[in-house]
Amino acid sequence: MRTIKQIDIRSFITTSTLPALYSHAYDATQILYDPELKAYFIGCYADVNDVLRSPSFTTTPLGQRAQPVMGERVLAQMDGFEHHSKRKGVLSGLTGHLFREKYSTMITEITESILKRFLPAGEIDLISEFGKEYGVKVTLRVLGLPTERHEEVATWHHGIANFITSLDLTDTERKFSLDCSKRLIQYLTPLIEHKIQHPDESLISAIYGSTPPEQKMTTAELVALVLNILLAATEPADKTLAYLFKHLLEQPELFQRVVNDRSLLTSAINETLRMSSPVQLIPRQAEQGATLPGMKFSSGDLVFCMVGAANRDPSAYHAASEFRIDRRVESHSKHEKISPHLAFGAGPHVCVGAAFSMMQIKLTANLILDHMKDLRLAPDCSFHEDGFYTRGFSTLRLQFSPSTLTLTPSKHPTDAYA
Ligand code: 2IO
Repeated sequence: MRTIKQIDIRSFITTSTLPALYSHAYDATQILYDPELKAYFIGCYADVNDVLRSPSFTTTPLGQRAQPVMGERVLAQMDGFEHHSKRKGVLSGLTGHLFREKYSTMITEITESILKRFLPAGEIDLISEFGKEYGVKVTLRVLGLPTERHEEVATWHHGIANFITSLDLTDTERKFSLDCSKRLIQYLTPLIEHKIQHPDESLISAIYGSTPPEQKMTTAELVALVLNILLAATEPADKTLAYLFKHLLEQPELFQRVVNDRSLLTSAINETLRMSSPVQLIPRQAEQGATLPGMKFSSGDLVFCMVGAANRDPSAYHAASEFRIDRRVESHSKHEKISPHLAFGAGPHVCVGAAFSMMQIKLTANLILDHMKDLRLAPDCSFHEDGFYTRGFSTLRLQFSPSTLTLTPSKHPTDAYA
């Protein structure tokens, strides 16, 4: 039997480092419980992997955490045929050769149009000057929506994301989030209605068109799915990019290897997702009979999977706290099994945008490397990180040799795993 160890998760996040919190979770003789939040926190790789794949742990918590700001259920709340067919609809719009071509042109355009403004200065904040605008614009364009009002959309997105990811929402914050949600839904609804009436080449039309006439989504359902994609694609994008460059630039030799051999970017991004998971928590509800080895849950228990912790569990990874892009190669040569990182989740609700996001981050990283020569961390660069549900730098200042924009020098592969 495991003992229950009471812990104040929030005090831990503000007064200590995440690895210090993680280390409590790796003790497989106990299980962490936060009495204030009335939630279990599990961080062992094997446990997290089990919970995410087990039908005894459901996505019910999203009914309170997401639905109020989404207006309707998100993809992760669905199951059975409905889940299968909507997932397929989203996936079909995000993958395939033609879509990759279309999206890569658009991602290149957006990336270069923002980078262009900073190239002559030789300095950029990858979060505040690049990432925020980049994330929102790419997602809007993927959905087939206009980008003119990207600043307002970013504000609304921020309010909604705060509702979904907060562990202690104040009344004022709750009001602000609900207001952001109302405004974003008001803005999106006519645009989405137009796509229902006049289908085009967009992801929204692909999703709406993917279900047979007798099972058409209501406008509110389609709006919620669009909001779901907007949130899930925007929130982790700038965070992942910033972590990637921080990890690479901290090891100049490794950075040079990647500059010279861009095929290494895929492992570098995967190692970034493992070491610094932009989504740290995934909530589940225990149902009747839900167990983990040595632990019986009661039905209705709230369980947070600490995917960021699991991804650094020393029983799943050698030298778990080292950034090593050669893990896969090394373990293959030793005939060892490699634990896939859980940054995209696992099981039936594993991230539907995983392949697309890999393509997106890889392409953008390639463009940054093309345009910014002699890239380095600014000498006074702060590595302050914010958030525990989703986590990222509040700022990341980079320096490079000043230049002006020359057109995309080389065409980069758009295959997610190329
Ligand atoms: C949007 C935390 C940004 C998802 C969520 C309500 C559902 C789901 C996730 C990720 C990332 C978000 N949950 N994506 O954890 O779609």
